[in-house]
Amino acid sequence: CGRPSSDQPINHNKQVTDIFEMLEGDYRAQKDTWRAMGYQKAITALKHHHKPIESFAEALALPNVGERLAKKVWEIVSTGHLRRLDDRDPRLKVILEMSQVYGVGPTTAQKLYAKGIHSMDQLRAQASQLPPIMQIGVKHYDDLLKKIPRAEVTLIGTKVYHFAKQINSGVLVAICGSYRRGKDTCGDVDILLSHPDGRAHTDIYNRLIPILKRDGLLTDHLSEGHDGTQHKYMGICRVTEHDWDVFGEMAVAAASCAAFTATTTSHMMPDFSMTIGSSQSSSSSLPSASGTLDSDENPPSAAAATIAPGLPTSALPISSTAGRVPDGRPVPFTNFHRRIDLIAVPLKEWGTALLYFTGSGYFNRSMRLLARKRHMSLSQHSLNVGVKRLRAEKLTEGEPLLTPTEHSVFEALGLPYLAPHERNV
Ligand code: DCP
Ligand code: MG
Ligand code: MN
Repeated sequence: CGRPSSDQPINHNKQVTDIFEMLEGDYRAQKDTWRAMGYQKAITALKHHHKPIESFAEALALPNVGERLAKKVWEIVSTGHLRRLDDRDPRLKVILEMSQVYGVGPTTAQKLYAKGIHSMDQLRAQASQLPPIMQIGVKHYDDLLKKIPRAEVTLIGTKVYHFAKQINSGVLVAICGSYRRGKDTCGDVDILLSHPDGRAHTDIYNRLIPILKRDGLLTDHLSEGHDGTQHKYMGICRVTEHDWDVFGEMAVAAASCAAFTATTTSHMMPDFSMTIGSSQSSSSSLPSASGTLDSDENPPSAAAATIAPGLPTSALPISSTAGRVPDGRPVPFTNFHRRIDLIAVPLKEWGTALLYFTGSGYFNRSMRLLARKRHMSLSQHSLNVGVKRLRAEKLTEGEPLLTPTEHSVFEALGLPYLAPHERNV
């Protein structure tokens, strides 16, 4: 219907719609248009529902979902699968399995099946003929389906921070996404980078990626690109047992002071004096990004580096033992491959970028719609005022407001501030 894709609702029932899309495609292939249409309408209703389905009654109350389909919805929600796919129709089970590969959607999975790939083993065997991103998806299929424990996200963030501050000690690093919203496990690692001078973030980004590749933290490259002034890297990363030894304690310290969550407690520019690790001497035993330290321009100073602009006084529901097992040691070593997104932004975009990258996606959409009602326009780059629209189409871009913090964005929109853990809608 011509709406911009950024306004597509977030699908809270993907587990169900993935399976339903499979069935819809299957009925279409069998020329059973009537049944296919039934599924298509139910999929639309499920995708537009504002939250995950939590009961049979809730499924039944959806438009175009009758008792028969509501039963299937509830079976998937409550058991995690549909027996019909598991037992009676191995073909659909395989297509569903293949559609869970990173880079492969339901449509591609159907096509692969039609081309004669009838099992995950066959897909693995033919991986070399797939596009590069799907090859990576196949290679790390099992790992990428696993959720990431919070402590491991902290460890990865700590490592990124460690190398970034060797490039320039003034760097700002914040772990965003579901981590910042306080979740115990995350789908991926989302890291925002910036620099107080408003420019050096580009330099950090350009130098950081090769350093992280050389270190071995980044194992596979998915994509890299610009969005105006923002630079985004998407890839796969993995920590080693050695990383737990070297950075584990540092990560525990970071998690327990909630610094990574970049919580600002005032309307002022954040306090940049927060440091991680107790002293400089402890960092001498840490690996160095060989030859990349600008010791002249950026003398290493305990006070200069900051893990994130924020104060550790947050009301976030992060326990002081986050990152530890009950006896106080860092959590046990795991080294699965994980999805990682790194975004580097100029400081003037920090407030809106932090807000965007923290999400949730549904929360972001509500904020953008609210901005629109106020004749403003909110993006990861800025909050603009004086935007003129003709229906959905923007006639003028308006003027960006100065929004150095998330607080300032909420204030400009006339909203009470919501802490990250209150944005889990
Ligand atoms: N985002 C968005 N719209 C999108 C994709 C992302 O607004 N289409 C924003 C909101 C997300 C944030 O970026 O919270 C990070 O994206 P992720 O896909 O990593 O989502 P989360 O971190 O929220 O969840 P997960 O634990 O699954 O990674
Ligand atoms: Mg994420
Ligand atoms: Mn992400």
